[in-house]
Amino acid sequence: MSGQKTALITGISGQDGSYLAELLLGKGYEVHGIIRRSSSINTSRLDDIYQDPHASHRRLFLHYGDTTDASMLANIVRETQPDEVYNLAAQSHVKVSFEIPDYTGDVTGLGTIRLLEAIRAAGISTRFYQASTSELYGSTPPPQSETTPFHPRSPYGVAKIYSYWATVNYREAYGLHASNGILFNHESPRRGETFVTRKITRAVARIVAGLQDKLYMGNIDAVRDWGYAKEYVEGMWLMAQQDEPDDYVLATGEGATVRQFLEASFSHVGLEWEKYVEHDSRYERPSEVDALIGDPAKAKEKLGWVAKTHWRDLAKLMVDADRKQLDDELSGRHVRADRG
Ligand code: NAP
Ligand code: F7E
Repeated sequence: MSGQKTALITGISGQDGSYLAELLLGKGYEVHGIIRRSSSINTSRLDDIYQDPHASHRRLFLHYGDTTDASMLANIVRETQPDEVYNLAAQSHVKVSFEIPDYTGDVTGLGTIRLLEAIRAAGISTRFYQASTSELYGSTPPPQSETTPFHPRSPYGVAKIYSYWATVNYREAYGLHASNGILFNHESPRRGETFVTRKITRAVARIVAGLQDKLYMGNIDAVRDWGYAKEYVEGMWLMAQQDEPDDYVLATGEGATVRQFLEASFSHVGLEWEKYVEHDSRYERPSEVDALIGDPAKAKEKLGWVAKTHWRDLAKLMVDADRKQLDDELSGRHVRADRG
């Protein structure tokens, strides 16, 4: 029998899923990922690791599915018998969750129970990672650690708290090796374009190129602890390698306002952000999370994990990547979306 491990990733086409798939393939895993059927291509973040279905010795396998489809989840877990399951699928946009709360609860909350039940039904011994979030803390002031009380402030946060406790419950009730990664905001050139960092860095690139002259923003006083997604997926993997399952905060430990991120991004290309940014209340939330700054001490001590890239360097690397992507597009060179 080979020592090769098998992993199943829900949400493999997302920012984190694509980085995690790359990491696991690099470690020699066979990787199975669940993707949604879409009328347009939704696997662009996987272009660099895509393997032709006809190729021999293939190690990346994509399966159609949805976290709302329990029978599909049961079938895929039974068929792939994964050593590790990473549950990253979610309707992950906080503002959008106020507009589609029922759907968000179904996908982001109940989807986790469906997957946990699929694991139980398959009768396999697997390790389970749940993509929990700093949004659980909501209005509880920073610094936030594993022992800080939760007070979510959105349908997204409420759905994620269900998944957090489902993960703890299956650990306690069934002895499942199930861990929560309570991840603070993490970004990259692959970040979805409507999250605040990418919205800013993409706008900077377009303003420099003369394609845009205004950027409309919501609450720029909000404080976030932004790290680099590529580093955070390593932390996910480390949690699954521990002898005992547990819950861990991953964060940089440094906070900044959206205003500061604007300043860092625009000044990187020699522009003053105040000349381009205007307020638009449509980007505000019915209830805001004012400040999230994580305390990653436990992850450092137990996992040996530390965030290397903090928000200023992140802003620069994302602006550079967006400028390069736009240059390539404008010069007609073939690029996939969200390279980086
Ligand atoms: P993302 O880019 O929005 O990716 C979400 C993934 O979930 C995508 O692959 C998406 O597929 C998939 N998905 C959405 N609805 C689904 C459904 N009904 N069935 C199956 N798959 C579905 O999110 P991310 O930034 O990579 O985050 C990964 C996970 O960590 C999410 O659970 C998120 O809530 C959580 N999280 C993120 C952060 C952060 O700062 N990035 C922090 C803490 C926790 P499509 O590509 O087809 O849309
Ligand atoms: O907003 C403010 C906004 O949408 C950050 C998700 O990955 O991280 C993410 O959730 C802040 C908020 O991320 C705009 O009000 C101002 O205070 O980039 P965001 P988020 O809501 O923190 C957590 C950890 C997750 O788990 C989520 O899945 O920026 N803000 N103006 C704006 N935000 C957006 N999107 N657009 C604006 O125009």
